[in-house]
Amino acid sequence: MDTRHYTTGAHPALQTAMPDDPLWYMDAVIYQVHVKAFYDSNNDGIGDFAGLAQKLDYIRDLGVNTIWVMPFYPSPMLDDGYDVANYEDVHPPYGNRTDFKAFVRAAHERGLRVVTELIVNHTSDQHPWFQAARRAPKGSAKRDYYVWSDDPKKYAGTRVIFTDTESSNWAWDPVAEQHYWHRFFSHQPDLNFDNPRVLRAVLRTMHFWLDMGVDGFRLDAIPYLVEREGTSNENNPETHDVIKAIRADLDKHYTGKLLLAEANMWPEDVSQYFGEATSATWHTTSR
Ligand SMILES: [Ca+2]
Ligand SMILES: [Ca+2]
Repeated sequence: MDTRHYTTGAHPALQTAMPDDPLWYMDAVIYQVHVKAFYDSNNDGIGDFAGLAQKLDYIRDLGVNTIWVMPFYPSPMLDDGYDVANYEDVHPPYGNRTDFKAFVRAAHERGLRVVTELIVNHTSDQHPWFQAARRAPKGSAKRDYYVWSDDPKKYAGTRVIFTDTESSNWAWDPVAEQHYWHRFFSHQPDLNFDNPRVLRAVLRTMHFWLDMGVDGFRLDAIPYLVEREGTSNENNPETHDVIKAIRADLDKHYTGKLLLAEANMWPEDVSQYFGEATSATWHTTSR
């Protein structure tokens, strides 16, 4: 197929601002993109934001109006980028923040909205917060960015999700001399939402990307935020409280932005994520 016309600039008729519709997500047609696998602009074998920006006419011509970009943050890539080592930058092989901004601008010029990932249940163990936490004094606010225990039998009622690679939700850290909690891989320590600094840091990151023009977020692994003894540590009421705080902050500072939950749960549990009319949390959910 001759695709030359796809690589030219935006059609003049489409160089208009996006429709000012705060409910745009109700009938959005979302196209999921992994930057590394989409289009490589400099022929180094890895897709990048400059390449993705070049192909926006093609994406628009598919009939979609929203692009969901999978994780593109600096990462050791042990979990395909879901192991984030820096929440506010771009994985260097994909480009830099200037490239990302240019991509968002070019998408908006074509009437395409951009949804990115907010991965806040856990970070990479290479994240500076974890490296600081394991060296900080036990019980300090810095240590408590993550979930620690002297006793690896704590939260015994919690299933191990990745049973093919993990035998426990706890891993021993020889620097901290404590066990840290991880619902997924042992290289992905869980953040501690009982520490109010963690939620504040998450909200700062959310603002960082929204202020760069992002139209919303898919929030990864959202049922697992808060741990409580005697529970399955899934869909805990305290987790819903954190989600409501995120949504309230979004509504206070922005309009027309989307929160999409990865709530891979039974339907009766998923329904809670939509909240009630007076305490809305999610706009929609994905599995
Ligand atoms: Ca490249
Ligand atoms: Ca958690």
